[in-house]
Amino acid sequence: MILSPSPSFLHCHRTFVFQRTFSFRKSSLFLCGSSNLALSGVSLGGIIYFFEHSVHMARSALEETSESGAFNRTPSTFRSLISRDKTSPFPAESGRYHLYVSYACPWASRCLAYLKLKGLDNVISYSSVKPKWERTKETDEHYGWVFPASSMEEPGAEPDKLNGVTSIRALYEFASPNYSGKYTVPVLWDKKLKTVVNNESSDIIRMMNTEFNDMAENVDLDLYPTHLQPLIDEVNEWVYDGINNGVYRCGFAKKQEPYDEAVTKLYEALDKCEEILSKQRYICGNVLTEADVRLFVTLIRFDEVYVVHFKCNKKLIREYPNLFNYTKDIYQTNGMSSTVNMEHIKKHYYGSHPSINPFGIVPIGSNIDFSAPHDRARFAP
Ligand SMILES: N[C@@H](CCC(=O)N[C@@H](CS)C(=O)NCC(=O)O)C(=O)O
Repeated sequence: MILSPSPSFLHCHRTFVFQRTFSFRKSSLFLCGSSNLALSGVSLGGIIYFFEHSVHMARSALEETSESGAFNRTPSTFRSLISRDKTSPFPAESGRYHLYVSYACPWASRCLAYLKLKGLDNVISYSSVKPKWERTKETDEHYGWVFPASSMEEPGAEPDKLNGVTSIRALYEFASPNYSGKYTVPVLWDKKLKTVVNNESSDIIRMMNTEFNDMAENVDLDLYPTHLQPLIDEVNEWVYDGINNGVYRCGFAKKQEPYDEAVTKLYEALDKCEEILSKQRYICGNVLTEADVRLFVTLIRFDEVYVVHFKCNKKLIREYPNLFNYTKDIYQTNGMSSTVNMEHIKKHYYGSHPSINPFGIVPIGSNIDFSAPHDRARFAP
């Protein structure tokens, strides 16, 4: 389901409340298991609907595990594009758009990385939510991204000055009252039409790469150059499958087999990266591309979080000489270090997934210094 943004006030609020209550019951069933069905008060039609639509109706990553025990990520729903064409519904304009992120989220961090690399800080405003998921409404049990009440509450996180809402969920509901998917970050928000333009990081980074070039400080930086596009697309595919999404498939697996499958694929992909990076500075050659940004956001979280929290402990990134130095190299690239807030990253993962870490204890390590020297300059540009 792809949603077109529409002003919220045009929709019927009562229909929306009913739908949300209904979908919440379906979500609770999913978490409770079939033995509780009789107690739920949901009709047979509702139960059948629930089983047929359980993945599509997921409202949090914690609900995206199928019957087989494997984690299946739900596709993003808002896919409008900002264009340099001034007549388009979402034209590139300085000051018009806002990027809502969580510093903890690797997908949102891709977008923040682009904002810094392209020099779009003064063109697209941005803010981060609090790292740990909290209850988003008093009337149901959904946990998700929330804004702090003041900028003193959680360093790095800021209250929502644009819409005055308390959660990312409220933004989605404002933009589309019939929305029944996950309330994810990143959210690219249109301040003028007061709606979500796009919530898919892979679209957002492509727009940032080209559509704001009239306003960007680093116009000449092209992270998706035409001659490298087939290679970037190919690398993105196996890196997403094995690594970016692969770590989640390890962590959210609820049975041994899907975990084994995911972890095997993960380390095959990491070994492949190590091999490639022993011969060239970046993953698609000797220039930084989109594929590096997409790979980096997972690598930087790996030893601190995924090794422990998602059971990716066959080998650490710092045990791979090329991958480790490559991670430091990208971290030290213009503006990138400001997109990494390890405190938010650790607080989020260890604190927001009670089914994986019930007591929310944050492990002590590994406190890697990514600003330490690296050896990647040995490759010619
Ligand atoms: N396909 C999306 C994925 C975004 C995503 O899954 N974000 C996570 C945070 S890392 C989220 O907001 N999850 C909220 C939830 O599961 O409730 C993208 O790449 O932009």
